[in-house]
Amino acid sequence: MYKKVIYQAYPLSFADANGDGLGDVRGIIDKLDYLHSLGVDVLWINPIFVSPKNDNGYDIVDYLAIDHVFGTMAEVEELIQKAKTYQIDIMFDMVLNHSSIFHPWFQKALAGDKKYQDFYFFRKGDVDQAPTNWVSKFGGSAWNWNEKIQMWNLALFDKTQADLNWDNPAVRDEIYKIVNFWISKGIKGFRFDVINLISKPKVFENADLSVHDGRLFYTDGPNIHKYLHLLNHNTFGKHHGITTVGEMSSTKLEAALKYANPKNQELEMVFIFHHLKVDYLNGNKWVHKSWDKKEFKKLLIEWQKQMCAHKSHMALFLNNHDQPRVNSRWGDIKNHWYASSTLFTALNFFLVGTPFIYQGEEIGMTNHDFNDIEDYKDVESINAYKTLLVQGNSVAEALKVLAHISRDNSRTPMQWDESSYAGFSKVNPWIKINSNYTKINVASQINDPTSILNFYKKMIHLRKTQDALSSDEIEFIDSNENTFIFKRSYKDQEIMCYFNWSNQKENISQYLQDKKAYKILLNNYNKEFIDLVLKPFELLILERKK
Ligand code: TEU
Repeated sequence: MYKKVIYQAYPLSFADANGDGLGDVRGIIDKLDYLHSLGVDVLWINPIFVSPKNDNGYDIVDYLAIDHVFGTMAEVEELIQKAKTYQIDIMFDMVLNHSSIFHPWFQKALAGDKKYQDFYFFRKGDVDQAPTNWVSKFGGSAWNWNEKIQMWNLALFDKTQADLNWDNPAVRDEIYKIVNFWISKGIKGFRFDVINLISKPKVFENADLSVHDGRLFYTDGPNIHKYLHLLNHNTFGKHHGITTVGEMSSTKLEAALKYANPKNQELEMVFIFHHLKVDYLNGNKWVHKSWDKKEFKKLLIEWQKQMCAHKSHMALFLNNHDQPRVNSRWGDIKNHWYASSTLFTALNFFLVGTPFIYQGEEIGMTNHDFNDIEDYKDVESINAYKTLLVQGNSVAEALKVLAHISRDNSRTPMQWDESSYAGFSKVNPWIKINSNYTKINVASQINDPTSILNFYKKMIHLRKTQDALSSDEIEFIDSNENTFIFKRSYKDQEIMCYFNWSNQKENISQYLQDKKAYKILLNNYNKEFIDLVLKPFELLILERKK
């Protein structure tokens, strides 16, 4: 049974208690009762360790200390303890594929210490010739030149994020110490950042860039299952009740099936992203095409069937800190804001796996309304903007691309109320607040039984109380590209789930012979009677009467 519901808080943008415009741990502590009222079991917090924040904390200088911006170790200990009184486990975000180049390990390497040079992938060479032609996921070469020691180092993301050498047992031992330190502090969950990239190939060779950017060499690498098994056995696998999820960047299905199969003793569940690339033209994130509903449905069904058949556990999400908000991305928030903001999440909630809620989706927060490159803070987006201009796009065209797909779409401050700065802070925050905060905020919804927030509470309650919705039994019903229909069951309970993810009406009467035999469990148009002509972005969850 998959009963857990996990909430993701992006700490920089969740709640600012000390009034510096940046979110902090004290702010999260102040919101524990809100999270408890939602029905959250695990709270995933993006990295809060010491970092220069070139990549908002995914570039870590000290894995065992809390960055002053977020607060103190004592406040983290208080958060863990207080969360426990609400039966909420804290999940930390472990960035173990790379460290910041300002980490002491990397600094010692730069000073010529061979032991620490072997903590990373340093290669001798010529400043004019990188070791391979691999491309960074944030644009440009995946290699960083170090003038002082006349060597390159591998950096698959930002130049200031240096890939760690997991082939070195000394690195693995340091990693185990870090994870065990946080377990000793009472952390009961870990999200492992791009963890399927940690096993690099023995030989680094050039990629055929017409086929791939180097990722086929380092994704799901040769020793990945060995290293995950060792990580499990040396840290969280020695304890009961620690939730683990791996972020599997561009993973292949057969690898994912192994990562999240309990018998392999690697991880509890995995995030995969294929279904979130169906609006990338030819796989290019920065060239948009309208989302391919057929491909989206095909991927969801294929992964669900395979993961269930192999008893592997899937993390279910459509929103996170790296994605634009799905209601804006694939819904119609102008004409169907409520339906768009509830349909996709319900779809996510009622598949097989563990559902994740990303801060703000529970109140229907939308993509930002930035209109100037100065509004953007995300290193990936700013790099992409520069590349788009070099490629000949106008400023307006480049900003249009960013408005659709930039990670900053989901990083604007949480909208708590209609007071200045949306109740997030007492001062102007580090990133612009969406101007719709006066209309979309927690305070305006919390006591409204018809609000998106209370729809989420109903969904979470259903998920926890209806065993058919948390079982691993699912049967997909073939339907047209605008609808997605499946049956969930457990013992003698049968629940039919109907989704119209289009902007037009869809008649689903052919998919339900005897509607008198069913009752409505959930509907986002508040219908009291079963109406088999679904409105735009309508969901209908029906239980067969016993
Ligand atoms: O994300 C890795 C990742 O796959 C995304 O960054 C993706 O590559 C990018 O959004 C392009 O679609 C993880 C973290 O979630 C992300 O915030 C970090 O920036 C990244 O790793 C590096 O640590």
